[in-house]
Amino acid sequence: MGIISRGFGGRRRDSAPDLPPGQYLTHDFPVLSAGPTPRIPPNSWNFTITTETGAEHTWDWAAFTALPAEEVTRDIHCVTKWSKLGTTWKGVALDTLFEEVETAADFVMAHSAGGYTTNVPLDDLLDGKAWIAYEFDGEPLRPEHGGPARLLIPHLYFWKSAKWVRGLRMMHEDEPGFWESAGYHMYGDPWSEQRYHGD
Ligand SMILES: Nc1nc2c(c(=O)[nH]1)N[C@H]1C(S)=C(S)[C@@H](COP(=O)(O)O)O[C@H]1N2
Ligand SMILES: [Mo]
Repeated sequence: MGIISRGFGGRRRDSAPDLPPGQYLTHDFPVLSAGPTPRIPPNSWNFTITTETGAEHTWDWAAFTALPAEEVTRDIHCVTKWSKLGTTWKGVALDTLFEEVETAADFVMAHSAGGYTTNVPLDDLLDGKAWIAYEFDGEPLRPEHGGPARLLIPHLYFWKSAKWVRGLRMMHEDEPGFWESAGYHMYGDPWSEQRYHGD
């Protein structure tokens, strides 16, 4: 495929990377935001999981960053067809946050500052599949990429990785978020090319 060429400065791969169908490689880090970038000082940030019974679990920045964090390196895939390989993040696994939460609901709506929402099954957040990330490449996550903290769900199209995330709301039924209401797929698996409703 000739993808490993001059210019791929960082980590070389021995074989051509296996990109999901219809994706191309990018080496920069595009910014895709549906609105203006909110500037949220960490000391005014907090994160809340609200269960189906209305119970709230809230972490402020100090409590959140005191939780055990993980460094993870993953490929990310945007529905506009760019993929970026080997991105490195630091964040708190959703498993860690959900240790404190009792829920019987199977679906989650992520809510961001500015009103963006996206839906995801709870199973896709657990078992080491998703993080609330607050560092990228060893630096605090920049505002345009969702800082102080964003959802990171690398196995789904990147629109599911809500930037400036402020909370998760548990739901018994799957409901569409911002892009899902505009015709994007409810689940968004890049490997089966679930871009739009009906794919
Ligand atoms: N709050 C919020 N989160 C968002 C978006 C957005 O517009 N608002 N865009 C989504 C889309 S479509 C993509 S591809 C990624 C882009 O993340 P990046 O700007 O860090 O590359 O964020 C996702 N999360
Ligand atoms: Mo996207």
